[in-house]
Amino acid sequence: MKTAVVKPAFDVAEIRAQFPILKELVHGKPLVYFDNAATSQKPRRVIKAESAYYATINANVHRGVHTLSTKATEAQEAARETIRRHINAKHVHEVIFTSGTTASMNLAAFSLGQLLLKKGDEVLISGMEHHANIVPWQMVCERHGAKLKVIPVTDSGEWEIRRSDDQMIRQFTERTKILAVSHVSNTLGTINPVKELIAEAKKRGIITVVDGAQAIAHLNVDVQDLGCDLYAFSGHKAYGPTGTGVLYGREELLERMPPWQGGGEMIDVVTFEKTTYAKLPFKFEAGTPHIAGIIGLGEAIRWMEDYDKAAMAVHEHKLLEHATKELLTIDGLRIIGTAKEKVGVISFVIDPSSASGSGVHHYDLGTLLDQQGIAVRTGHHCTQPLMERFGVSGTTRASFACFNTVEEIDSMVTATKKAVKMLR
Ligand code: 7TS
Repeated sequence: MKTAVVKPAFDVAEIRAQFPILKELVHGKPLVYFDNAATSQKPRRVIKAESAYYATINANVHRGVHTLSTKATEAQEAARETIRRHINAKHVHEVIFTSGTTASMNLAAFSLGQLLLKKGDEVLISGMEHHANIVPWQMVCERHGAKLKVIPVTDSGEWEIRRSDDQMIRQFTERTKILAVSHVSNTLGTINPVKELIAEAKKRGIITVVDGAQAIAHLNVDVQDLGCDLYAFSGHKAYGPTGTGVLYGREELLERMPPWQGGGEMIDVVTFEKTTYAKLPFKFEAGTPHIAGIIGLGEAIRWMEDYDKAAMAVHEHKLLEHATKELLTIDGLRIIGTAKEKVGVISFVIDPSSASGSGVHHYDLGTLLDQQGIAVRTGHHCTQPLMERFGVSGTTRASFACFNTVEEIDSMVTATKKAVKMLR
């Protein structure tokens, strides 16, 4: 008989106690970490798992007959199975380890470009993509003589995809071969209707790639339910180590895709005349992987599963609502990205107010918040075309994780008010 897994109730104090870094002081003040979209902090379990690999089983994987190599291989492959289960991939060999979303996207673009793109073909992305989901496609389009097309973004920060009932997306044409879009925007926080768009793409035989960098820590990702061909994410934005990432791919497509990088591990037989490649997933994993990081990533995923992502999402949504309401009490503050469906990300600018003719530059605000121990990101967030769309050079961005609290948001709002007063 199956026993139901009982998850502990969501208790933010208990969660915070597991993040050693939250005890750090910055400029003598308790750290308020609101830069989780850049990289999240790591629970003790993840740090321990990574260091335990080095302390007890450090060896290269898939190479030696010796005991340590076997143990390291087993630990790495257990992480692969954890990830398979977490994103509901059909097969474990559909999970490819990379160094992050950027590497996953470069792999996807290079390989799909080789496989699919001919002169005059089109790749469709959206206007809110991170540079990691723009530049690799530009490079590949240039190589194959293809064109990059862009789904426009509305004033609220959503895809403009419903022009008329019979033509859901006017950017799909007979030449569209690849659709590559983000599940969640890192700058706006918008949760995009990827499932709907993928369904439309599939009807037209278009290959679909999803950048899930900002989704994996906040949404329940089910790649079979989404129906995507490829799905990319980074470990370090999901409470895991830096230098780790995943590219999920549908088996049948991965079998057809050529490898991206060549070297050890990805081969079957090498002669100077010809090389044959290893089976999935190793065909796409040239060289020694970040074994410790992958083991840490597996632990991060298991840690999230223990705490229930849905409960985390409810908590983060409360933080988002509170921050939105309180920040909007600041005269001249304008939120960029007001979609109905958002994760806990708020980007804002401070325009000239009714009382004062001057606005506040995001960099100055970020510097003053840092003086109060509050970490936010400022600038273009690697989304320059999106900044241009909204006519701003950058924003101040607060991005929340499950360990953040309402009190921390109140500290940020108070510090922002103080800073704005000083800077205007
Ligand atoms: N795609 C999205 C949507 C992202 O948010 C990021 C990183 C990447 C791709 C690239 O991920 P990486 O792990 O390979 O670097 N985003 C951010 C950010 O918003 N602030 O710093 C990094």
